[in-house]
Amino acid sequence: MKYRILFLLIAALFIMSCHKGPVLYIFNWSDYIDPELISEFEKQHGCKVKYSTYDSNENMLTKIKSSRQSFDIVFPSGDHVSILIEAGLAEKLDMNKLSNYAHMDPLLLEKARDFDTNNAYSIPYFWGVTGLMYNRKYIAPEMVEQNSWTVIGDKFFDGRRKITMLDDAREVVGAALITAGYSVNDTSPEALEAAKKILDVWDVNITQFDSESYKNEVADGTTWLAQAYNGDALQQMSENQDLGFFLPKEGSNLWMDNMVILKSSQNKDLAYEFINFMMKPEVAKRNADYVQYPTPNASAYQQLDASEKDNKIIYPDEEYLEKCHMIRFLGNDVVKINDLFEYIKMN
Ligand code: N2P
Repeated sequence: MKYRILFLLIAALFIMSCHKGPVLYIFNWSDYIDPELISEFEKQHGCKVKYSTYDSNENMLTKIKSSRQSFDIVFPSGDHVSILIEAGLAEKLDMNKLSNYAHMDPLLLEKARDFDTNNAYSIPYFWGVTGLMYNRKYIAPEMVEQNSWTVIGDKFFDGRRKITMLDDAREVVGAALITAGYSVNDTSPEALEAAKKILDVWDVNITQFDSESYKNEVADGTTWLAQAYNGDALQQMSENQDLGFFLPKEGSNLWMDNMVILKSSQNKDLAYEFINFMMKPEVAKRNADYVQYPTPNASAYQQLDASEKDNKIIYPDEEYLEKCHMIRFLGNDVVKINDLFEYIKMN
């Protein structure tokens, strides 16, 4: 037995010492990349990608600030790109190293200037909207037909505790602000008071705030209705006919997630290679096919099947997008939204 353990130990050390290539540390949202693309990149560059995931911007930020391991690339949403820039954590990009940048959609780059003034620190990865995913086995069609965020507070759910919302202050408070007729970026006392009233009603029916396990729990019936990112919902729906998703008529939160190289990155050249690889039209297209989020890569978009381009859950029409609000960087005012979210979570 002793010899067996010794043998295994020596074999493990041998395998570890054989791998001398560079290592790229990537920290991304979960279920947000085609894993085959990672293997292809590793082969092409003779490197190893150490890929870890997170389920919220806040967790990503806490981890990169506290972890001894420095990550090379992270994928913050727009408001968190600004936070990383302000905190001096983001590397200013050398666009000469990103030959595929020309494939990015100029209109979306313009929108990205809202959080990264000169598009100097971040490259859009995917964008999306948030809505409600449900399981037909448990929810009557009339509930879905309301097509409204207010279904979260419906009496039907009384005492059933079958609803989850995302563990994301901006998303949860944002949905309530929109329902009350305000922008998701409004932190005025009236707007927050109105959002609080709505959240107090919803909270009675909410079992947990979660951005990860809800994906399987709506499928297995633990949860009947969940606030969900559009692509995550579509990934689940493609495996289960009982699942559906709608974008509430009041409008929704709109976000863009982005690739950012951290200043502390130990392998910036490889990080540039990875970002440039992800911007290649055929790679960005395959990635979009896999994750089912809307791509900000114009050349990749052109290559998509009509069924994807016409899918209103992936690419909502202009009329709907006009009712959506990009989650913006609010500086210190975000504390007011975070406090309201904490209050609801504690209740
Ligand atoms: C991917 C989550 C999308 C991130 N699983 C929402 N900003």
